[in-house]
Amino acid sequence: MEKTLFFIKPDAVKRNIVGKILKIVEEEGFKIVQLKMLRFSKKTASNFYAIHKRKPFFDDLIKYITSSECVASVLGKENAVNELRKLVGETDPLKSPPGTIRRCYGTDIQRNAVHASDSVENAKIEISIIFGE
Ligand code: 3AN
Repeated sequence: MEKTLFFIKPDAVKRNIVGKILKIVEEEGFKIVQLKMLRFSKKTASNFYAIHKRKPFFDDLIKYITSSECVASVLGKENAVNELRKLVGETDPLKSPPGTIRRCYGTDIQRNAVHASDSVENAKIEISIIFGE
C-alpha cells in the first residue's frame, strides 16, 4: 500500500474542521496509518519547505505554518500520492475543482487548509521529517 503525508494546516484546525476533513479522506478510502497534532518549529518548517527557500512567500509561509497547531497524518491507499492530490485540488482554492478539499475549505493561496505530498519520493522525505522514520 502506497503512503503519503497529509496535514491539516493552522487555518483549518482553528476553524474546527479537523473531523470533517479526516472524514472525507476516510470516506475516499484512505487508511489513517499514523496521526498526530503538532506545532511546527521554525527549523522543521524551514526543512519541510526547503524547496521554497528563495520564493517571495517563504517567510510568510514559515510564519503561518508555525503560528499554531497542525494535524499531521500518514495516509495509505493504492496510488495514494496521486489520489490524494486529486482530492485536495490546486494550491489556490479558487482554482481548485468543485468538491476538492481546498475548494470547499481553503481560504486563499496561503491558507489553503491542507498539505499533500506531491510525489512518492517527497512523501518518504516528508513522512520522515514529521514522523521520524
Ligand atoms: P502545494 O501545497 O499545492 O503542493 P506548493 O508546494 O507550491 O503547493 O506550496 C507550498 C505552500 O506554500 C502552499 N500550500 C501555500 O501555503 C504556500 N504558497 C504556495 N504558493 C504561494 C503563493 N504564490 N503565495 C503565497 N503562498 C503560497
